[in-house]
Amino acid sequence: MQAEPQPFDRVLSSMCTRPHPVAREAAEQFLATNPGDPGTYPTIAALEEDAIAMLGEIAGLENPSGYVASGGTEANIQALRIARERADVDRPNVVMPESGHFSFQKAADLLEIDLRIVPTDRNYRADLEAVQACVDAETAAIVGVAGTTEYGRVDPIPALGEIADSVDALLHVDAAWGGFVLPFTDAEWHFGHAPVDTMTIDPHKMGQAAVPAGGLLVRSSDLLDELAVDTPYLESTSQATLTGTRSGAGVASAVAAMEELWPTGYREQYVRSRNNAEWLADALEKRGYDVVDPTLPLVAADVSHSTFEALRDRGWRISRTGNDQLRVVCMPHVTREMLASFVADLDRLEMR
Ligand code: 0PR
Repeated sequence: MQAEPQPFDRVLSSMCTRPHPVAREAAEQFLATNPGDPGTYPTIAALEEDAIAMLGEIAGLENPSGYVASGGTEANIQALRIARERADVDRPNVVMPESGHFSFQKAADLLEIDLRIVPTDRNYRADLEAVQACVDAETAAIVGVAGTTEYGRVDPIPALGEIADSVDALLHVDAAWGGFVLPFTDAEWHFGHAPVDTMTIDPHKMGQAAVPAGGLLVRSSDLLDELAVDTPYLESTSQATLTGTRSGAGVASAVAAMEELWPTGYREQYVRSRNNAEWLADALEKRGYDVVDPTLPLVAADVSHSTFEALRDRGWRISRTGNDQLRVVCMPHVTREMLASFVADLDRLEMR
């Protein structure tokens, strides 16, 4: 097999990236361990505690609880499960902006929760009036997104927290993608800025860890207890994760990446990614495309179907938003040279 079976040199669509070399090495070392069985694999279990401590630091949470999940989907499902368990109502609902990730649809389906989807405003952020109008006594949680999948927008988290408090609902923040870049922006998104109860923050996205490494953080351990089931034949007495056996690779690589990169390496990477996103937005604007201004390093622009397909035929891995715009995610593996070559291909195609 090739050393890198998935080359990243034309990948502009993914929210995952090439793992940092130290993360790759740690993943290999711990590939055959299972943090779900701490009695048998104590080293990886201790590393998971380190991972949660560091994720807490990044997300502004003192004394954090949580665990390293398989990804943002699992973390989002578990966050809504906590909210459902805590809500003492027949048919709980969760209010979420339309920019929320599709994993919440899965969660709602599994958990038999009503997912109430409200519009976003002109800036693609949760519309607060619509959220306010939608909550009621049966609302178990409000979801805010800090780094939306399509436009990289950050919802007004403190205001969503106030609305959640007013109906005694939890506030869940999905920072699966944004969590590792937001500390370097002035966005008010973390536990210290607002009454955030639970958060998704994935090391395997901007954190440069190996897949699978998602993160679920909760404000206090009693929220995690809502998920615990007894584990009679393990030495530990209960388990809060959704999956049973988990790869230690994700946990170990998350710790390795965070020890290496937090905060300086992540800050430098953020600056590079932001500059690249601004450069691309500018290049597209100069060529007459309608561009959605990047806030986090993600650029969306109106590019025709035929051009989009022609770019894909040239090997570019690109994706489209629900509104049919081209979407480019400036992940760590995306360099200025790659973007320049992408724009050059675009120019060649538009000249024909
Ligand atoms: N929350 C947010 C905000 C996300 O962007 C994602 C993933 C998740 C949760 C779910 O995380 P896991 O996939 O780790 O469970 N966003 C996807 C991704 O880039 C969605 C996607 C995939 C969008 C491919 C476009 C595309 O071309 O992995």
